[in-house]
Amino acid sequence: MQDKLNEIRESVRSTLNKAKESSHIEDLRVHVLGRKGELTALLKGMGKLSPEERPVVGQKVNALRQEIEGWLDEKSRELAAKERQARLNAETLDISIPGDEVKVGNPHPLSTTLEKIIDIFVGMGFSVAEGPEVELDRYNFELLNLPKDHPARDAQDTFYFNENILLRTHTSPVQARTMLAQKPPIRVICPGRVYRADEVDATHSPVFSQCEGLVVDEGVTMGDLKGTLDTFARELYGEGIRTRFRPSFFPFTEPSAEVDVTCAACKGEGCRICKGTGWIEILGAGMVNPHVLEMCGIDPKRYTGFAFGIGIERVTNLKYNVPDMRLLFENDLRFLSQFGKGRV
Ligand code: 2U9
Repeated sequence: MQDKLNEIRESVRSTLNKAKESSHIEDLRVHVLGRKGELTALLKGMGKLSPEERPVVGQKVNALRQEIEGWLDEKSRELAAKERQARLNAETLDISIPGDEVKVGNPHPLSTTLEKIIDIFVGMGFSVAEGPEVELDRYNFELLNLPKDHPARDAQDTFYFNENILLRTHTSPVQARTMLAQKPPIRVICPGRVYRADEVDATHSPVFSQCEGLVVDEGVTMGDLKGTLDTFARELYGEGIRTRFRPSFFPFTEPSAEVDVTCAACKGEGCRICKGTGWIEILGAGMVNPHVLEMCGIDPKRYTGFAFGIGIERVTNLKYNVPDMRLLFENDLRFLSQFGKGRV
């Protein structure tokens, strides 16, 4: 019996010395002390001993059991501590490594231009009005003096949902709605997206943006229009910029004008950008056609008004020297990121 106990004792010691993982200790615990373990088998076999031998052997077996439990616990703690340390070493966080750069992006150049335009007009006392992009024929065309089958509709072909519902071709219907809802004095700008059935090329897109403006009051003259647009051009491009009005035609304004500003690139000297003229066309304008005022519920005998329309893409591309409108819509970061820090 003593030999068997010594044998178990030595076997446990040598296994413990070789143990590398805490799971091995648990295997050993089961193998020796478990229900079917070697030591447990010895205790179970005690029934065969004489009554005198039993307490002596029982005591020895229990003493060995306690001794082995002590070793197992100690070795188990030792290995668990080693394993924990190894895990901590493997998981080390090196806070000296520089972090990933956070890309914050930058406003789209169209947004920058529009914000600047809005700032300038708000500074002159205008408020901002918005309206639906899906419009009724009545607001988009009829009230603007473009009755059905009017030839000027050809230049503003658009996308129709049915005979009366369409994608707006300009933001003018927002002004028509404003006049129907408000009494003069009116001073609004109407920025927004507009649609035309145009083929895509360097200067055309079926979706683009405008900022139109409208002033209606007693005694509003062409002089007010010129003064307003002069101020706008100087604030947008800088002192020394002048405007030039050339006669034009729009069904909603009479008289109408196309408005040029001094070429900012050559200060009016004449260069490649202005094709040698010293002038760049940036917008259209005119005195609101009295018939339009009347259709929108405003007495044309008492009130006069002026209106203007600015193409945001054109102003943006002139400002940043962008040669093709498509660049504004392709969302290529190599292009857009150039409008980041410093350029905005
Ligand atoms: C009402 C009355 C009159 C708005 C106007 C223009 C002239 C004009 C173009 C600029 C570039 C369109 O985007 S563009 O191609 N616009 O030339 N727009 S006057 O006149 C109005 C608007 C509303 C009730």
